[in-house]
Amino acid sequence: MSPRKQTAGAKTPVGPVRTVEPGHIFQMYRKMLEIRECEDQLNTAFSKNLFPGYIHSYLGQEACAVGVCSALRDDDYIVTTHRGRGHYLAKGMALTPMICEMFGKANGICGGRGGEMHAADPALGILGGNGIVGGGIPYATGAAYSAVLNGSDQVAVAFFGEGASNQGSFHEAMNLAAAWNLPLLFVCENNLYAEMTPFSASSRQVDVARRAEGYGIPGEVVDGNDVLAVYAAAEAAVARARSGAGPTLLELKTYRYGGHFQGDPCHYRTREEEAEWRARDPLIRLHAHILSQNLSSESELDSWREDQKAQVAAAIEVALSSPDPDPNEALSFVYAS
Ligand SMILES: Cc1ncc(C[n+]2csc(CCOP(=O)(O)OP(=O)(O)O)c2C)c(N)n1
Repeated sequence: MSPRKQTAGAKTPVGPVRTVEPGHIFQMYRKMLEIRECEDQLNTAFSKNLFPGYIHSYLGQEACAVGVCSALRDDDYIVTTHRGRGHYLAKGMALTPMICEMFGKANGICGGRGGEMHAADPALGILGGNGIVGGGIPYATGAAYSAVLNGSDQVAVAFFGEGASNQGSFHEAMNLAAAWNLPLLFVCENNLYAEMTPFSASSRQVDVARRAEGYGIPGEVVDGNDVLAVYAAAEAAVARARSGAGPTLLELKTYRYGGHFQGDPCHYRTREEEAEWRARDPLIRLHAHILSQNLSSESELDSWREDQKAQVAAAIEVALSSPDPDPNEALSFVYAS
């Protein structure tokens, strides 16, 4: 079955697009560069067998994590998936402890217990990745409910793929969040494939965002490769949630450059389709925007890339020379004392 054609073309974002300060645009660009370098270099390290487990690459989807997390406060919550490194970094997890966690090292952010799919940093509101498709969505709903119970104005974000939007957990959480008016963003990164299955083979509805209608909440399709469009949509949805107006579903149309996991030969999609999406690369687009607006120079942008490249390389060096966890500590934190 061939996938139904889907374009990155987006409808109007949830809210008005306002001018974003150059300093904020630079932050977003540098964060996307950091994620891209991190994904590139971790792919290479994994292919050399330098660390165990899996790599589910986030290459190509950088604008989604950065656009949404740029609209959040430090004390807001996020819950992510098996493809969560971009979200960890975008929400502020430090690079070196994050990479050490991927390598399963004692100085990883979770002491090497989380690995690729289960890193967390509650102090930054990062409540964790999740290896169960759709499993994180109810956690984020609970986090949003805790904000209501605590009388705070925090919001929570559930990141997930379009495959997860076919899980019962997505529908149950959306119904509850709508009925209880929870401060929650459902952020679906629609990268067209769940493992090897095109969305058209598992859903007659092309736009996940339209599922919001059934629960009485706003749903918007956004160009997930345009970080400024993602940021504008997220900012409006966060403001809605914080003001007590309830949840929003954002569907970010995007594409993963790599396979489902490192080593996937991608027989289920065409090289032409891959090239079409690479032409809409989120970093190239923001780079072009920065230059066309005369916000910065080509040489400065190059120097930022080199800087991020060096920082990621240095973090990988730290991970390679870091100790493994003490086997005697394997059961720590499993049981409450
Ligand atoms: C409940 C459950 N079913 C199946 C799997 C196997 N699995 C892992 S990732 C994945 C695809 C998920 O697709 P999507 O939600 O679109 O996220 P993406 O991988 O595209 O980021 C599947 C089926 C799983 N981990 N959990």
